[in-house]
Amino acid sequence: MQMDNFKNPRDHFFKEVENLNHPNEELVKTHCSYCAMQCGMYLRVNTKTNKIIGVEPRYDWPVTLGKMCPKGVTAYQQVNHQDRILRPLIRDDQSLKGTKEGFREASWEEAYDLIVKKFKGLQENYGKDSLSVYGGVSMTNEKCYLTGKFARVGLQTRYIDYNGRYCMSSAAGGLNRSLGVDRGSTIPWTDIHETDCLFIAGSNTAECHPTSMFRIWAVQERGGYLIIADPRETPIARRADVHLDLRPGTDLALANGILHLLIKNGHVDEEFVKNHTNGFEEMKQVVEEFTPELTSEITGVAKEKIIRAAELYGKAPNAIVLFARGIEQQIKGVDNVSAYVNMSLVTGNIGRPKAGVATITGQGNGQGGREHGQKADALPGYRKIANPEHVKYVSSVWGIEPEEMPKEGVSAYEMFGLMEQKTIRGLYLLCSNPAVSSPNLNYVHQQLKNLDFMVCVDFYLSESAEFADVVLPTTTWAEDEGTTTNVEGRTIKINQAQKPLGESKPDWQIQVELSERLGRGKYFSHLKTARDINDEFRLASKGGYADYYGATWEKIDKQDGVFWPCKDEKDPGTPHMFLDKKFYHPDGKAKLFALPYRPSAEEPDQEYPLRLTTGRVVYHYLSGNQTRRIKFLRDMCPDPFVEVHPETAAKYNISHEESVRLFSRRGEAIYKVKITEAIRKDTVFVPYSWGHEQSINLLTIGALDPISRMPEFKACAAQIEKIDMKKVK
Ligand SMILES: Nc1nc2c(c(=O)[nH]1)N[C@H]1C(S)=C(S)[C@@H](COP(=O)(O)OP(=O)(O)OC[C@H]3O[C@@H](n4cnc5c(=O)[nH]c(N)nc54)[C@H](O)[C@@H]3O)O[C@H]1N2
Ligand SMILES: Nc1nc2c(c(=O)[nH]1)N[C@H]1C(S)=C(S)[C@@H](COP(=O)(O)OP(=O)(O)OC[C@H]3O[C@@H](n4cnc5c(=O)[nH]c(N)nc54)[C@H](O)[C@@H]3O)O[C@H]1N2
Ligand code: SF4
Ligand SMILES: [Mo]
Repeated sequence: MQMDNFKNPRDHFFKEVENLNHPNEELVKTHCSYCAMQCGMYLRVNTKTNKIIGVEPRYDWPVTLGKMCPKGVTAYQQVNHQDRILRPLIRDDQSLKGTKEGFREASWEEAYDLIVKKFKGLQENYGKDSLSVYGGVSMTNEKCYLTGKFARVGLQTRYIDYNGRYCMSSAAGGLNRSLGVDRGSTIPWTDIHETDCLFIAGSNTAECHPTSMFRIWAVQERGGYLIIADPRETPIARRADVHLDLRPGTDLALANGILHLLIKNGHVDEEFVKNHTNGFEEMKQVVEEFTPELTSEITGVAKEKIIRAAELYGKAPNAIVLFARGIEQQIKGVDNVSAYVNMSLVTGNIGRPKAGVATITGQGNGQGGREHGQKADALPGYRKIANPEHVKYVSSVWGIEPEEMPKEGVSAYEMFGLMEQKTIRGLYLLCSNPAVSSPNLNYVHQQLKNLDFMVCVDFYLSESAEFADVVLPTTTWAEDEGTTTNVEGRTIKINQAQKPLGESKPDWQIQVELSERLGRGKYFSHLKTARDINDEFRLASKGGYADYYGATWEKIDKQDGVFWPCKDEKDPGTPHMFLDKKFYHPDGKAKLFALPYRPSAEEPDQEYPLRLTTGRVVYHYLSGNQTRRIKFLRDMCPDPFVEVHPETAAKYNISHEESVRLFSRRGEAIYKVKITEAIRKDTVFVPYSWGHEQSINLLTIGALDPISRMPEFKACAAQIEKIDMKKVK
């Protein structure tokens, strides 16, 4: 177990919880279904009805010590919710596509028969690659792994990608490029409160990873410093020592400005740079022009703040840089990541405890789910389709010839482009709701409507399911077992607390049964339990960068999780990366990148003078398909809103709570105004967890980062208009 000097004041209470001893109740040890904090929890199960009835915190879980957020304490209400889909649904009336109407209940056999007939028909007429799979990482490692195999071996298509493309792909691209490997966090979370300076860029941590906050506040309580780079004064920025309130899309300039000062002020760790990095001189040349004056001009941040931030970070004996989607969901996402990693490398703040870098991974299994083959170019263990050796190994585990391995596909958003061209005609969608979460939604909805045949696997009828021909009911996280990998890179165990509701089936079982009916049973029929899949998955990852071979369920249980890489039985895993100062590039050195500043895809202009940025609120999760159904969360935050600065509001003559029209070149929506000084005058913010006409993604832009192919959710140009009430009936 991870050593941690955080004394939990309620340690005694934990023992009482275990002994709660409610009559007819059992506590099942597990983790929250939502974000990558994967907070430890117990599900309370009524042993008479075998139904989940509540939740208790797990004070003994070393990462979160019993803490949970409003989503976590109500997560259990998803399981037996009245909106659960309990039987397969088939749409007979095509004219109702794009609405909730027109479905009828069917048996699994009828649904399977229809899918097999349609999928086979499309492949016979248009080739194997006419089908596509779009996955998600709220699923366990076992399910994510099998989804990749299902696409490539079951359906034999090259087109698979997943919602992590909208989430973690820039972080992965930047970390791989700078450090040679993407173990999202180079340190365990239990190091955070022990560092001397915490620099957090583009993360609304208090709302999005709330149970990190006790460690983050503790940095300041112990005399350390907190620096936040965010256009908004988020709860964490409010208490920061320095709040760098930059214009959205200008992180490259900010990071270069800080690097400029670190070099100028002599805060470079010369020995570390010389022995463990490449590229310093080229980088130095680029940052030379980023004086505090120029940096301030581009970013809009006061010069004094930039100087103070560089001083605090540069002088700290140990410093950690954390970043999240604020810097990553841009067409410069990969560059932004490398730019912030540069800061850590030049100061030698990596490869030892209490110092390092981390992307704050988003989804529950956002780390594991990006390693094991749901990505268009990737195979299990963070292997690459482009590498013949990698293909050879994974083919041998799957029992196929290397030549049979489909080639690389395209990224999530680019799949819609192929649907438009009719290259892709069929879609198997699971664990994602792209009809809400994709950028440029008017376009995406059109492509979903144009598909010849679409299957959606979910436990609630999502906005995306409205476009499907067949909806298959799957289980919630609490009705199956398996592993996830949390924000730290620690793989943990999710346990089953209740049998599948109605006729719902776990995703893996559906894929096995479909593969059998598609004539591919010999590759899948041996997988009868989640445990069987875990065995095969660990073997498939063996020898890869993300090596889970030694991370058995027993070891996970015994050690409170296992950090990858974990090569064999004896290996306890790797909480701290690079302790030997060996990075994963062939020469063992990390790379510093020279990154000139460049503008966003769509800069504000006269017609669209405002910068629109989007993100989250504490009460809702992602597309909101799960949390909008939970009464408490809905009551706390029923609708989206647009944050506007008081001076901007005055300029447009709009008042608090007034409904306004917000529009961009791509779409429009109506929101209530929330006037707040916590946002820049040139920027507006809207949370994205709502569907249909409330979707902010009707306005966002489908511009992609050239490396990660991640859409620019965090910056586009928009305009606000007062609604003329005389025209509205
Ligand atoms: N409550 C809640 N928690 C969640 C989720 C959720 O939906 N709801 N989702 C989970 C998932 S999958 C993810 S990916 C994470 C996301 O976690 P975060 O990345 O923390 O969340 P966001 O709200 O998307 O964006 C973070 C911040 O980026 C800022 N920002 C916008 N533009 C810029 C910019 O150009 N530069 C900088 N430096 N900052 C910018 C925004 O103002 C915002 O405060 O949260 C996870 N946790
Ligand atoms: N404007 C804007 N757009 C964004 C973002 C942003 O910051 N701004 N953030 C992006 C990010 S970071 C992310 S991660 C994406 C997320 O976008 P999505 O992937 O669309 O979001 P979810 O709501 O998680 O969708 C998951 C769906 O799968 C279902 N589900 C949950 N668990 C399971 C399971 O185990 N199996 C199956 N089959 N179904 C399951 C849920 O009910 C839900 O309908 O959104 C992206 N879109
Ligand atoms: S912080 Fe994340 S994992 Fe923890 S309870 Fe909240 S949503 Fe769940
Ligand atoms: Mo995400």
